[in-house]
Amino acid sequence: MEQSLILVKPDGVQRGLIGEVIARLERRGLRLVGAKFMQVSQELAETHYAIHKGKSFYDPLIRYITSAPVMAMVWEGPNAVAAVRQTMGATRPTEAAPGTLRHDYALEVGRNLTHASDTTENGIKEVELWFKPYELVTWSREVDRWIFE
Ligand code: IDP
Ligand code: MG
Repeated sequence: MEQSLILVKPDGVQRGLIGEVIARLERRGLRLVGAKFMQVSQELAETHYAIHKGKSFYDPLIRYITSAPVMAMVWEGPNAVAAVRQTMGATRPTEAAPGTLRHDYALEVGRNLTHASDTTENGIKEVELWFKPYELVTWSREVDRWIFE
């Protein structure tokens, strides 16, 4: 089953939107397999965002993600990566489709509420980076057969 790493970034936590993010992913039919509320270290932030090192927004991005606690989660399901990215909306909130989280709750790219893995491979890598195997729960729901074909 495909997995995606989701972060409710510091702005989302401060604004009381953890529940809203979780509600939308649950409603979508995705299955939660891990969650932890945590302060992101400088080292974890730099590893997670290594691909953006050297870009103009890199330093502010590291400051943003380490500025206050985040809610880190793993969600799974068929096409979980694409489904979650769609629920989040485009990186720039003013380009995000109406009805998406970033459209409904954000204005600026540097305060865009959430992170979500962008490919299947990055989903695997990011889940490994953020969670120890014992922090993930393997389980099924009675309703799975009505959501997963
Ligand atoms: P994503 O979060 O939608 O995958 P990425 O391009 O991977 O978007 O960028 C990572 C994060 O870096 C974004 O979510 C956003 O917080 C921040 N970011 C990206 N581009 C800019 C920018 O042009 N200015 C400020 N922050 C940016
Ligand atoms: Mg990204």
